[in-house]
Amino acid sequence: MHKGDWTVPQEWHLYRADEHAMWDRLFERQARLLPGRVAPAFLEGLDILRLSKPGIPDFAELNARLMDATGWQVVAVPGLVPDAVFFDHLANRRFVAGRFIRRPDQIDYLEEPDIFHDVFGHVPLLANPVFADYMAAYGRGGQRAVKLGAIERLARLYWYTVEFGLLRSGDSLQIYGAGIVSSFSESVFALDDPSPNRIGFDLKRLMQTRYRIDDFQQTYFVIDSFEDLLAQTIGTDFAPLYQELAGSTDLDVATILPGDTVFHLGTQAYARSRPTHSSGSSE
Ligand code: HBI
Ligand code: FE
Repeated sequence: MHKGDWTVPQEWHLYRADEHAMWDRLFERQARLLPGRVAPAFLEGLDILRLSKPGIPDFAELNARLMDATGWQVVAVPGLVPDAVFFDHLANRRFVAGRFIRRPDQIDYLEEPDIFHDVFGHVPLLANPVFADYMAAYGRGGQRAVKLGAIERLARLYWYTVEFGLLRSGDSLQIYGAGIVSSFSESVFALDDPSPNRIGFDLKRLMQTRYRIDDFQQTYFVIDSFEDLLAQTIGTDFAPLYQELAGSTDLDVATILPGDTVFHLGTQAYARSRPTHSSGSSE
């Protein structure tokens, strides 16, 4: 089924016309919504990688351009892979992507990341040299975290930046996290809805903050720039931070601390309106 590194061939020739059409439908919807809302580096990545071409991207073609830009490549995997395997791929500039694409009835929500989430959501920023370095550094950090038993803490850094991060642009905010960028509804909610908190990125604070995997985020963290995010992480040995946090209690997902830089104090009205609303969170 797969090699030791869980990779499988993409088998691009096997995609059906309706699967290519699903990619185009998802792509068109986001391409109309994102300009003005998404970090410019994301749109630049779409151009550099020619991702606006119709149909599901063929990784062989995509990788020729991506390797040229930042030395990254996309590899196909059957689904979620073990953490250690995931980190090793990232550390070696290989982004793991699902091969399957969601069905029409899953257009707005699906459990596992499909090829649209992974390739449209994550890959354009891998053409940005600074963000590409950050993702490789994250992979190396993950390899260390496995040895330290600190994966859960490090996963929060990934979640609140790579998946659901916001970027400050003057006095407005832009989205860059793949989980937002690949979601029609969350691309609106994350910036416009009064419900969630939007607070300044703070590594230590973020590593204490739980997150939700089953619904819109209740808190988004805002970075000043990809350069700043890289500067705060690439050279940092997180071991002392893990030590410092060892005894501390995790923060609930909607908590605001006195030291937080609050861009927006959320009403949490959306979260309260959800049937499965729990004061805490699942992770
Ligand atoms: N596997 N295919 C795949 N994609 C992911 O995004 C992924 C994964 N395995 C683990 C994982 N992400 C996260 O839990 C890591 O941040 C730990
Ligand atoms: Fe993802």
